[in-house]
Amino acid sequence: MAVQLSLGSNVGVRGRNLEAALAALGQLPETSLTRRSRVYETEPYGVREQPGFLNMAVEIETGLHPLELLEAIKAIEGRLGRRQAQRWGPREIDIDIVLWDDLILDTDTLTVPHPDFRQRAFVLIPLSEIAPEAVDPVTGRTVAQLAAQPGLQGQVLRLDTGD
Ligand code: A4P
Ligand code: MG
Repeated sequence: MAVQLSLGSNVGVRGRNLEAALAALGQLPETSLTRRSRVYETEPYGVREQPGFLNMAVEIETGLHPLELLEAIKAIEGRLGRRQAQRWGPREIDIDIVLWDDLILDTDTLTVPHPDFRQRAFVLIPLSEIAPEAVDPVTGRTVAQLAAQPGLQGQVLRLDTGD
């Protein structure tokens, strides 16, 4: 299954945190990394008084089930130093499952598609680089269409390299 993920970091050496997360995702069982976007410097969304983020999007192919992937993601976040933190607050690494083919899922621990991704420039702009034709099964709109909406939240700036 092709699954699109959003990665963000705003604590520590942010570019290194993203690379470490990519390496860890690529080593999960039955999983390979198939596409990665460039890295974007983005302004904090939600809690605004916090350091700027680096964000990127990746696509994986995985045989894991959604809740298995979520558990694996939480373990990677923990290994890379993420402590229980404030909602929307600073973090070494945050990995969100954005889209999972045409799956619609709403459980206590996992909601797919990610509930807030349609408004977020820091998710949609990187994602539109690697999966513009992916369809949001809730609205029927493509990632390219969602990314082109006026009024997306948050400024994004493409970086040539991470930091
Ligand atoms: N969860 C439910 N659905 C999902 C999903 N699709 N993917 C649950 C991942 N997790 C999902 O998430 C809390 C719980 O959500 C998880 O335990 C999981 O069971 P979390 O990552 O531990 O907490 P959080 O990230 O603080 O909360 P939340 O609501 O996920 O925040 P967001 O939406 O991830 O926002 N600004 C910029 N510029 N860039 C950013 O990357 N990120 C955030 C965090 C805020 N502002 C940002 C950025
Ligand atoms: Mg999150």
